[in-house]
Amino acid sequence: MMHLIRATEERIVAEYPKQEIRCPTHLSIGQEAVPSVLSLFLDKKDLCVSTHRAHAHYIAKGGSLNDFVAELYGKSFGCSKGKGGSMHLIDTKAGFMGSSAIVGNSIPVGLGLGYKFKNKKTKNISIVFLGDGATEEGVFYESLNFAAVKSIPTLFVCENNQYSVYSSLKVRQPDRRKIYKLAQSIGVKSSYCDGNNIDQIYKSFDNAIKYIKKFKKPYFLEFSNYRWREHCGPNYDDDLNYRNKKITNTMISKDPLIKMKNFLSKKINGGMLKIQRIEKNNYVSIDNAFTKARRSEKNIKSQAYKNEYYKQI
Ligand SMILES: Cc1ncc(C[n+]2csc(CCOP(=O)(O)OP(=O)(O)O)c2C)c(N)n1
Ligand SMILES: [Mg+2]
Repeated sequence: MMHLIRATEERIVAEYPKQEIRCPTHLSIGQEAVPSVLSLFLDKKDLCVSTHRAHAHYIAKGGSLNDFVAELYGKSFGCSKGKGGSMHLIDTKAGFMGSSAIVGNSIPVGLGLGYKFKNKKTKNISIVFLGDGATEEGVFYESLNFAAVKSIPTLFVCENNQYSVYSSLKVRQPDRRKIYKLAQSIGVKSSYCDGNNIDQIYKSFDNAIKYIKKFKKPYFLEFSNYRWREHCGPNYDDDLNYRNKKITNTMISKDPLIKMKNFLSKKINGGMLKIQRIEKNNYVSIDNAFTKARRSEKNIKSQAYKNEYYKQI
């Protein structure tokens, strides 16, 4: 899963300069581990919402790769009919209920989905992906409070990459504040985890999801991670000096995807061959998705105002 996400986004990086993809894209390269591990715990009926940086979440939840890539190209068979672009992904069949460009505004939507599970007494959970920047929006506090008071089976997955565009946490929040402790002080059980450590990520999700299912209460998980590339777009932007290039290089050198590959190739008999087979299959799927999307007809103007709102959930 980590490789599928990485390779898909690297293909976006390669295609973007051709200017056929015209929507802004926020890449998750370097942040694949958390959603990939989470995918091991979810089934289709668990419902997920996400943010402007949604590619990894959508793919990990099982969203259609073909429909995603077509969406990037603004084609009518894209998952949002080619009108939403990279930040507005949806695949209800896979339980990926939407992502949004407005920071923080998918949080209460994900909570509502969890509220439905509570009222219908089903075992499923909802998952809300959010960035560190979203914890600075009012709706974050309202939602956590509501989740705590109403005991809603929602898993909040906060990916703390330390930045909101070019602003580091240091200039946005008080020194030494721990976001996960903030959630705890509102009444939502929480914990923190290194978002590049696969074993720890696995244990954290295992623990949090067991808690949600056993006690029918929300859980907040904060993961540290790091986006390797610019906030929005395919390039690197450390030349802008808003963050330390050395830290970026250190984070890249700790790539969990490479670590996992090395680990598995030693641990499993014929490991390297199996990994190569998986990677080859991924490349074939990605190639098919891009070829199909690029070849398909362009969206037509007369359809521009059709299906503007989704009526059915
Ligand atoms: C309500 C709102 N305010 C500001 C923006 C502009 N904006 C887009 S992405 C972003 C950064 C959000 O940071 P974070 O939640 O940490 O996510 P990351 O980009 O780091 O994944 C901002 C401020 C927006 N889209 N919506
Ligand atoms: Mg951030």
